[in-house]
Parts: sequence; structure tokens; C-alpha cells
Amino acid sequence: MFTRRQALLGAAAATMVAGALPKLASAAPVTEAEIAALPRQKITLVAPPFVHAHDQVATSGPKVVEFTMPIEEKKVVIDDEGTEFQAMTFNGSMPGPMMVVHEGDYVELTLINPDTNSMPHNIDFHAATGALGGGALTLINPGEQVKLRFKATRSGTFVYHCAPEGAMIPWHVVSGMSGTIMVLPREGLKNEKGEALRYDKVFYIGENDFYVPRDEEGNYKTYESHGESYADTVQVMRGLIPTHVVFNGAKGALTGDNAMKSKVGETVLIVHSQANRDTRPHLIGGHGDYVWEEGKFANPPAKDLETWFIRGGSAGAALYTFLQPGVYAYVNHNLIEAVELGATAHFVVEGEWNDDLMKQVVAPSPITTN
Ligand SMILES: [Cu+2]
Repeated sequence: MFTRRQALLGAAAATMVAGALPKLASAAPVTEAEIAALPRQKITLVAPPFVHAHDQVATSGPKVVEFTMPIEEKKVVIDDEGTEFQAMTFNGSMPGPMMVVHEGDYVELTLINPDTNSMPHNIDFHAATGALGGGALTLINPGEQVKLRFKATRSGTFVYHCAPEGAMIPWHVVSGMSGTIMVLPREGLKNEKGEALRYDKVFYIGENDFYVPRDEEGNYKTYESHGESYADTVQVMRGLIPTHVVFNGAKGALTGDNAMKSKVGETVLIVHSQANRDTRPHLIGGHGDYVWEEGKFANPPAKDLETWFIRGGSAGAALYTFLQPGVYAYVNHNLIEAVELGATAHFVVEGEWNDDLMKQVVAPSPITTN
């Protein structure tokens, strides 16, 4: 006799077969042999705001995607006054590079801590499950490397950051050690109706809050080493008021010659991360056509946003098609942070002006009575 229960189980089995896609956390364990049989792809990471080439829609089944990231402790200049900062970086950039995979892929990261560094480091992927996001399995001293594999079971934009033990965690994060991984749905991005969305370009903007100590005269202090800067820096950190809030590691890193380029009619995906502190991106003169504020693609995007909210410890994504040429400031819309502390980037967009959308009907001229 065919029971209702069997019918339900049968339907569930049929759904699983039809789904056919990544075996997620609840499915039977995948064996090492099965993972070893998967195709592998080696990616060379690129410095933000650019992102390595990738397919938006997966062209095959799950694979193992290999990344290599050296960690680099170094001194960098973070503003146009020449302020020196004891940075800690993934791959030499702040933020670290964005990785892109598809849901169901395996991420295989070789993390390298060269012996020119002075501290232990690791990596906590918010996209990963277990062992402190991988942090417990990746702690390496200078002169060591480690290889971590995790399965990307949830789609979205997720922060990764260094999380060595205890009191060191916030210091490493606000010294620059964060980045983002974007896990795309295998079928690509969708709007709230399930229709496909595509982007022509993707830019990754990482926002950093820095806490640079000052001397008695109020000038920023410089230090010989990271260790020497630690005690003073923690004192500033405890005040919770950053001295700098910047995009891509320095004030002006994405303006002028380094402005991001686009064209009228082009659709741009802007991924924005903040590993430590809340922020609120806004594109002056534009909008977020579709915004995954929390960055998680299983949720339908919000539409037509003016400003969006990125929680500290997360990355979000906004899709926008440029409709007018010109220079667009992309800011953290706490405007004190944007203008005084540095959180401003520029998009330079080429193309034809649309008078229908906006026109200066009368140019500035003396006030008349009627
Ligand atoms: Cu670290």
C-alpha cells in the first residue's frame, strides 16, 4: 500500500534528484576520494577594487578552487599628510583581495606567513562552518604556511579576517587584516521575481577604520615596528573613535587617477565590506537598483535604495546601472567620516547626458522679481 508518508518521502527524493546541486550540510558526507575527483581551478588574486575573472553562472558542477595568500606586515602611508601606519595585510593590500567561487564549490587556501613577519596570523572565513571559521586550523607563525579547505555552502558576500588569540584579534583587524569572499549562486544572481541579474563590472570596496596614536602636540606618531605601536594603538582603539575611515587602505585610494571607471548603460556590482564597524554606503547622484544589504543572495534584494547599511563584520552588495555621465562620489554617508576621515571613492562615468532625467533649466543668474 502506498502511504501518504511514502508519497512525501518520494517527493522529497525527487526534489533532491532534481536539485542535483551541491550536497549541503545535511546531506551524506562526501568522501575525500570524491573531492579528489573534482576538477580543480587555480586563481591568481588581484588587488582591490578589482576582482579576478570569474563566471557569473557556473558552467559545470562543483570544483575545488585554489587560492594562495601571503600575509605581509608593512608600514604604509594612509593619507595625504604622510601619516605612517603599521599595517598587517592579506596579499599586501587593504582590504585583502576578493575571492569568488560558486555555492557548493570547495575553497582551498594556502596561507603563508613569511619569516619576514613578526607575528602569528590566521584566517576566519565567515563563509565557512566550524573551527572558528577556519581560524583554529590556520594559526601560523612566521616561516610557516598552512592549507585549509572548506565547502562554500551558503551564497553571498562574506568577510574574512585574521583572528589570532584573545586581545590580538581587534588589533589585527583594524591593522588591515580583512577581505571578502563572494559565493555566487550556481545559477547566478536573481531579482525578487527570480529573474536573472548580471553585472558588466564588479568592484570591491573594503572600508577600514584606523586608530593612529598622536603625540603631545597632536601629531600622528610613527613607530619602528608593529610591536612598538601596540600599546598606544590599543589606547586609541578603546576610545572607539577612529582617526581615519578609508576605502582601500588610504584616504584618496579610489579617487583621482584611481577612480573607478564605468559607462552609461553599464551595470556595476559594488561589494562593500567592513570587518569591524557599521557603515552606510551611498552613491551620490545614483542609487542601489538591487541591494543585498546583508550580502546573502538566498534573500531577495531590496530595490531602489538611497543608502544601505553594512553591519560591522559583514559585506554587502549593490547592483546599479549608470544612467548619467559624470563623477559620482561613493561615500560612507556619515559625512564626517566621508569628508573629514577619508571614506570617499569616485566613479567616473562616460556617456551621453540625459536631459529627461535632469536638466539645468536656467543657469545661475541674478534674482528677478517674477
Ligand atoms: Cu593577523
